[in-house]
Amino acid sequence: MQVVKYVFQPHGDERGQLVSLEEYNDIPFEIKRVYYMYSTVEGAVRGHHAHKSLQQILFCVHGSCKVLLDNGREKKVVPLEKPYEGLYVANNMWREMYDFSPDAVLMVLASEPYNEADYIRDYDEFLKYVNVTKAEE
Ligand code: T46
Repeated sequence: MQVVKYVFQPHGDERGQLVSLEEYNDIPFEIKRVYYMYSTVEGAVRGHHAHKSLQQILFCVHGSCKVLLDNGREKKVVPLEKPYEGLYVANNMWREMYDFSPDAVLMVLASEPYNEADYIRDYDEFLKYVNVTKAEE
């Protein structure tokens, strides 16, 4: 499984850092939604689902967390620890976010508005959707 982690160039000067993200230039899709999560409780695991169409890029703009990516056949754990790193999460990819530091702010740029019908929240249903049989797992 190929993991795509973008490393953006911060514009730093004596005042600090600034990262700019433009749709199509830096982000490979039109940005239709931005959301972020913070004050994540110690030990909490978020995600536990896949999306049929949605593409996203995840940034831990403050603090750190880990993201488990699972395409049904292979799993990879990707740490997000730098505010200038963005993890691309394609559609048809199971994801779980965990190990949030108490100060973590996880910001997500999404290719579509919120749509509950796009979620696959059952892991067996996900395996069926991506045509993976239990024996292949
Ligand atoms: C994803 C991972 C990385 C909204 O009303 N609008 C929104 O845009 C979102 C994302 C959520 N919500 C509501 C739906 C739930 O009542 O916020 C509540 C928490 O959402 P959820 O349990 O889906 O959050 P996570 O952290 O498990 O997953 C989220 C995204 O939903 C998901 O698309 O890929 O972050």
